[in-house]
Amino acid sequence: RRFSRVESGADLKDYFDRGDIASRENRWNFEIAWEVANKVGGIYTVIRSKAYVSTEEMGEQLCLMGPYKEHCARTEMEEIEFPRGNPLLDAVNIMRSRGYKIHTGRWLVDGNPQLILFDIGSGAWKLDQFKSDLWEKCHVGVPHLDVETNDAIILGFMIAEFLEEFRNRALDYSSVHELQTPRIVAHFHEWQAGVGLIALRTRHIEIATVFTTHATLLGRYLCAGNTDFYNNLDKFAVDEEAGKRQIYHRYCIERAATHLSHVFTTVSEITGYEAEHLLKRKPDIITPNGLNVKKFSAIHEFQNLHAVAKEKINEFVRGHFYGHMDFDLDKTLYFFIAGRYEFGNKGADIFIEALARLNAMLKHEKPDTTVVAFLIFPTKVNNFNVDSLRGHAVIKQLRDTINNVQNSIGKRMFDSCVKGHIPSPDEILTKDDLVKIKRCMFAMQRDSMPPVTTHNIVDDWNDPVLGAIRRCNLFNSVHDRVKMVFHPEFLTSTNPLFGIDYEEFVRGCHLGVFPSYYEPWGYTPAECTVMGIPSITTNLSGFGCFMNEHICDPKSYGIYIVDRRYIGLENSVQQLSGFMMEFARLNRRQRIIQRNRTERLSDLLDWRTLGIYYRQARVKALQAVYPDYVDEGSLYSSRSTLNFSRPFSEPPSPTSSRHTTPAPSVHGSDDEDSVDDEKELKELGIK
Ligand code: G6P
Ligand code: 1S3
Repeated sequence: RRFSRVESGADLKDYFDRGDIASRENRWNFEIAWEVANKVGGIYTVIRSKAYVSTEEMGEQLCLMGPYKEHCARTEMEEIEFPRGNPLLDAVNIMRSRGYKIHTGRWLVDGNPQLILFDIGSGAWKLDQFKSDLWEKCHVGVPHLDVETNDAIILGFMIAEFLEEFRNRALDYSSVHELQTPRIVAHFHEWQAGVGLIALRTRHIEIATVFTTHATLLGRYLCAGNTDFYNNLDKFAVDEEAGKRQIYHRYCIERAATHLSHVFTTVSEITGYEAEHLLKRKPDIITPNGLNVKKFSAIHEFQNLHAVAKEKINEFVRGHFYGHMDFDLDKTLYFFIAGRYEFGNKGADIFIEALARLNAMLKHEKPDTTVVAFLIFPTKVNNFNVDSLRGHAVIKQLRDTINNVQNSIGKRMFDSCVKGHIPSPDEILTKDDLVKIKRCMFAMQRDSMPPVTTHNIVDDWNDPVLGAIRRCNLFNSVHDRVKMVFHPEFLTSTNPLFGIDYEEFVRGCHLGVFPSYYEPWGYTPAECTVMGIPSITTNLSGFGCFMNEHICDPKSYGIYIVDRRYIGLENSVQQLSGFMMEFARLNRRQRIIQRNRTERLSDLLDWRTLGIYYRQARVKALQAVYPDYVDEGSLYSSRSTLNFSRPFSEPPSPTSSRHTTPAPSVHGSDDEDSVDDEKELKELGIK
């Protein structure tokens, strides 16, 4: 399967002309998710980053719907009423007249899509009625105390009611204004939004439905429990397993939405395979996740940004490792793992194990290189730890003192030179200055080793990351070549230790390491890729499989794929430590070339390329409900294809510096990539 793409943003915009075709066809698209303007996890990124291409295609015929979560909506949503003479406004007003609170407006993100957010509390009085409806139609009973599912039910029924009203109003409009019959698609994401789909279908409302699952409930639970998941997928007694985990009712909702949808999609082939066994339906279409890729006008801007962001991480490292800065920051590499704190699912277990082996290898083979490994997983904390804060304070004090001394030296030299006298060394750096500097340096002494964590973790003795670090003896001693920093909180620019947000942090690192066991897609390595940062992923993650399918030699593009599928755990750990060591052997020049190659892959992950699968899903659903529907935009999907062959030049060699002249091509043609690399290096001013 190859991916089609539109050549540029302008192209796409001209083609769809912000919803022109959709409005001519009286075609509407509603996208429903718990995470619309409500940041919880990966689905937020999907909906938000896709908003730009979706509005290019659908314009005002698109509406995103979800729960109204004040803390997020207040900063992300501009509240506006729909204009008069619009069926959206009529449907909203009908709902309001029934006592539901509904917020409408626009999401302040690229594309500026229309939003309708439902206040769950305002529908709570009907919960019993909704529940009995669900029971009568589907025999799904939901325990009273499961608040999350109760909320999903309220949202689902409110949305179904709204869509029914909207359809009636849109039908009236079409007969008054002699428009085509309205064709409506409602696209629901994940089980929390699934109740809306179930309600629409069981009430037989003529709306085309798409259901996308981003993970399966059972899959996530089974994997977290140390199960040999992929080898037993066809053997699980699904009802029993769901029952044992007390998620049977949620599982029923997920499965009902899956089967009732006109079109069912998953975010990757591997999750499709999982769904086939656990939800008992094979996806009709795979809808891989993209990103809203923004290209810089200067090709190498992202390289400069790396250097700037890395300097900010250097500053953090100086503070954290104060008194133990016995390593050279110029020969230090920053690796990181980040995500939802699912220790085994996200591969933190094998990462720490592989770091211990990397530590041994570096000591033996490259003792002048240091790797600082950051683990960013939010968990319960009691605030920053004092040692961590102290380190940053003493480093700041040293920097301020040196700045003051530097200023007074400059002033003294200037005054002296004006008088025609060149100052002696003693006059330049006075005893007083030396005392001030020494005092700061003495304050930097510490008896303990630099901490492995930046915060005080609640119940730290049972924390899985800390447990693994203890077991592997990675305590940041002077002899360790791998240093550990566990930051148990997501990064924001207001963070007093780093002072940078997550995006800048990623840019400043050298390698993202995501050796997940359970990862339906995996945005973290995708985000690295579009920023030109190499990453390690696995052949059990949707992203890893996708890259394998579209790139001939992913490693040469900075995408290392660990095998967690066909080999045993020990072998996977060895492969992972081997990849990290291979990366550590690259010199700066090789890293720069590799970053350039990684960044070139971003077109593959752009929604402009991948949005087409969402389109296909919608068209298929429309044709299921309106068999006469002809897709005017079908030409768009057959424009050009995107695939990455192996770079012709030799991949960055682990042991030697690269050739500066084009290496002979294995394909017998000119070594274009190598020439490119040379050109890029020249532009960067690197000889
Ligand atoms: C970018 C910058 C270079 C800098 C390099 C450091 O490419 O443009 O000026 O030397 O990053 O790379 P490194 O892999 O050592 O962080
Ligand atoms: C899920 O979020 P997660 O990190 O719990 O959905 C994401 C968006 O589709 C996906 O990237 C990720 O793999 C899933 O696991």
